[in-house]
Amino acid sequence: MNEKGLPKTLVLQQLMSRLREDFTYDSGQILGSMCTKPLELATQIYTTCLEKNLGDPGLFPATVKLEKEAIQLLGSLLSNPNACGHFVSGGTEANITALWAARNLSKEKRNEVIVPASAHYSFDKAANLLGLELIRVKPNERFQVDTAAVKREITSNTLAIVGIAGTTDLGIVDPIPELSEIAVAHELFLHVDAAFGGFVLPFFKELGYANLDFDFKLSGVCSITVDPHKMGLAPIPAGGILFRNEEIMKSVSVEVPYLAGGNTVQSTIIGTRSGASAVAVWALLTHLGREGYRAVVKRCMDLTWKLAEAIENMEEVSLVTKPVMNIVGIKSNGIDVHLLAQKLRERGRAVSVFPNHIRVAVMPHVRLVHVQSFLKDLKNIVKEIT
Ligand code: 0PR
Repeated sequence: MNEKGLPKTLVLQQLMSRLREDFTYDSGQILGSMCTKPLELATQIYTTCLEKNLGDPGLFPATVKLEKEAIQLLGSLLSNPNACGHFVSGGTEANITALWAARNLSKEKRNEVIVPASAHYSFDKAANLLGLELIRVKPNERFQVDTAAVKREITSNTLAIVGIAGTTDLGIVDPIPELSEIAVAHELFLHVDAAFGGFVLPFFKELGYANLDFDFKLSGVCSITVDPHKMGLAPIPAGGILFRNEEIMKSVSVEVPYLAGGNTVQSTIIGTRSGASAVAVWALLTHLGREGYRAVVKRCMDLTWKLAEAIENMEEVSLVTKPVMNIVGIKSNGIDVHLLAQKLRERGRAVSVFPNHIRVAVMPHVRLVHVQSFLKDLKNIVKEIT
């Protein structure tokens, strides 16, 4: 660090110039990300609440109340207004917190967690941190977890089962009702990772799409990850962890006796925690309501079908599977998808690449013109390569 700092204007100038290297959501370049441009109202509120710290409830009692209310609103969206939980840094922290609770509730100190092979890598981190072992279960032909295989993997050492409502690679929804039955029958903790799907699936029935049950309506579901900073239109960081009831959450609670408000209890991994995130989510849920979010989902899904149809009409590439949510997996028989992704990137289009496919996430910031120019680029690249 230099002894003397630079003037504000110079710092800003430098910064703005350097940040130009970053991709932006508005430009239509970001096509593979599960995050999106936050709604302007949320950005405004977030920036005015930067000093609020949920780690010190005595200082920010109003923010604490707003977080609680927002969690209840989310709980009601997920069929349980009595759910409790917190806004955390993201889906990773939410998944870790869920398995932390499952582990603490196990009197027998069981340590195996059955996860779909499609589970996000945050579960590897959770297992590593918590001293748990992941038992991975292969998918069925529809890319969902094979529930017969889940049953076969259950032993006296099984602690929990994980189901995914919106897989990272393809946006697939596991058969959560079946997983719930299995969990109830074997008295196992069931965690649902709806980091992506939690703000999408609740609107499917009303929109006339396939109704996929995944939430607290299913009696076996103990906890749900649902991330406002993905399809919830919230600024980063905003992950969400919801528990079916207080008792589950209490298993990870720690008493903090010395803060300004007196004795408090904390049930999150981190201490100092963004109040701005929670307040921004409260504002989003209150402002958009079901109607607003439903419209967002409809727009994304309409665009998803358009993209999917166009891919189906191309010869050299095809869909991995019909999209369930606003995530499209594109594969090719003749072309290496890594080369395809690299060529797209050279044209300024950022997609995610999995071993056998490219992922396009049709997020709220993606517009029809973006999809059209992506398709044009894709066609040109395919012509150039083959
Ligand atoms: N669960 C699922 C199903 C996820 O897809 C993800 C992340 C997580 C949990 C973890 O969430 P956090 O990243 O909030 O901790 N899914 C995205 C992915 O891996 C994360 C992401 C988002 C990556 C935007 C890049 C990006 O630009 O693709």
